[in-house]
Amino acid sequence: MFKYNNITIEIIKGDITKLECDAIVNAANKTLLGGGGVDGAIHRAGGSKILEECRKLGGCQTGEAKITTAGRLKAKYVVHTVGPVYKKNEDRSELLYNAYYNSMKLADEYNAKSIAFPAISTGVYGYPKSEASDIAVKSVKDYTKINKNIEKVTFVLFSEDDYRLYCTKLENYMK
Ligand code: AR6
Repeated sequence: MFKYNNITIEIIKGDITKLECDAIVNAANKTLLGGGGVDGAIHRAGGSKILEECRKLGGCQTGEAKITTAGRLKAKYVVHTVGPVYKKNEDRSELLYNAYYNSMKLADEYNAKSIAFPAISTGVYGYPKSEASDIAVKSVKDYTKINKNIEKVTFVLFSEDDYRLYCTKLENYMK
């Protein structure tokens, strides 16, 4: 657990669909109509209500975020964001930064006190994990400057390696 500008930052290893918090973030694609990875897991666990709401949203641009309720999940909301597909010869870090920032902003507007993130873009979209975790932490830290309602941010990592990476990064950042 880390404290930064009154926000608690927590890192856990596990499945984001099981979390009890106000908002969980989905690493979706531009259609918002479902897919594999964490997106597939959220839609499977949350049920068809989420997809029904997603259909009305008209998709989502990379770096932007949209919100639905969370169906059968324990969370209140799912914030659907779209991270960039990694490209070696093109800097897409700002889009990944925006995906985190805009997800925080939208959850905050909905009075969420807690929000949980997966490691956006680091699966199918191929973003290198270390670089992606730096961007994630920077974005969340920057958001704390304008934050109104969020008290806790949880990074949910699916693998032991990812979990360790985030622990190391956060320890270094908070020094
Ligand atoms: N809980 C937490 N993290 C998870 C879970 C889970 N249940 N399942 C996977 N992860 P990815 P992307 C981790 O591929 O790279 C979809 O098809 C996973 O280990 O889900 O942003 C969308 O529709 C990885 O570290 O998302 C898009 O088309 C991280 O979540 C595309 O994939 C992100 O991996 C988005 O790709």
